[in-house]
Amino acid sequence: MATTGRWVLFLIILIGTVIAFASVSTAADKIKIFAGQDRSVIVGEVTTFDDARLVWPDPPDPFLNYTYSWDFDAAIDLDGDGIYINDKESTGLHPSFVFGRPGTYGVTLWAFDGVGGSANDTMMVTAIIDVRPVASILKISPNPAVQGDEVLFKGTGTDADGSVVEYLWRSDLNGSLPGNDSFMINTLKVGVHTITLEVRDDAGFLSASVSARLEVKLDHLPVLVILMDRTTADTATDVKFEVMYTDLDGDPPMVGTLFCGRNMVFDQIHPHEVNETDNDYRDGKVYSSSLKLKEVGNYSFYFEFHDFKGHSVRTELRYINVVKHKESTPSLGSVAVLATMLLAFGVRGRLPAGPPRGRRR
Ligand SMILES: [Ca+2]
Ligand SMILES: [Ca+2]
Ligand SMILES: [Ca+2]
Ligand SMILES: [Ca+2]
Repeated sequence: MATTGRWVLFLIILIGTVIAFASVSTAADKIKIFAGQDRSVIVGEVTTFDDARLVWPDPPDPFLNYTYSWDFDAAIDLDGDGIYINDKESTGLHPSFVFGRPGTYGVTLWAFDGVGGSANDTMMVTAIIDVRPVASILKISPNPAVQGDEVLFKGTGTDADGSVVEYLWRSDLNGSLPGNDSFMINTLKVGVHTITLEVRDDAGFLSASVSARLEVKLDHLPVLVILMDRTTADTATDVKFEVMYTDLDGDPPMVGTLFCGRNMVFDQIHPHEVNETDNDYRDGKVYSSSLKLKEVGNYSFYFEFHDFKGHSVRTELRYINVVKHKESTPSLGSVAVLATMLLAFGVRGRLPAGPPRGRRR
């Protein structure tokens, strides 16, 4: 009996301990607050504590009414209650405040859940006398641009009481753009970009953001059209291979190649411009090569062109059947002329007569 009694007592103590720990941890987890990142602010400027948040519960308990209170100076006990971090200088989760004098301030945020739970968190704010830098966008060119174009960005930053140490360019479509006061980029997405620039000064303060609009249009792929329709040739013929390259944006080809050969083994030939003074690729430009196909058989060929933006285009495969060149024989015309001449000179009678029919055997 005594043993059983001790066991029961032990169990009661154990359960009590577990419950006690559970309730302690529940109390500790009841509410948790984050005042914000430590920061530097400018004396006399409005500062908003916009990164303060309730850490726990997450999400906030919908049945509770949370309230917040801020103390902006841990060195002063404003309400004289002997506690230096509980002066109710503002309410709400994201208040604004102006620090009137330079210095380092302990800023404390208090949170209350309305049912007896509370928590606080303190951040450090350094208030500095400084003039903010000023950013401006000078140039974005070309604008509108075509996808793949190198676009030049030019900006400037000034700081009345220091220097500009960083340029922060951003596109709402591409995200942050790498670059200093000026840079080139050719990987901008198609669409209408809002470009923003902020600059940072040597004291770490950002300028106001300035913005500009940039339109990047879709790049048209080049188009290749074979201009010839020859399907046969002989081994002595010069075969003229012709193709027209067109790019609606006016992009020139970087390299153009005619692939021509038999049994899918191709020679590569770079055709020349038919008109060297034509630099408008929007309405097409003709390229040509003349080749002798010296072997008898079936040739196949196609053209492939690359533009400066990394696009390549290729025509369909075409065929030319090459036959052996025949040595020239007198034409009917020249035979007729010869016959007329012979007649004119009366040679007919003197032509060797054929063997008499009677003696044919
Ligand atoms: Ca106080
Ligand atoms: Ca205080
Ligand atoms: Ca400054
Ligand atoms: Ca193009």
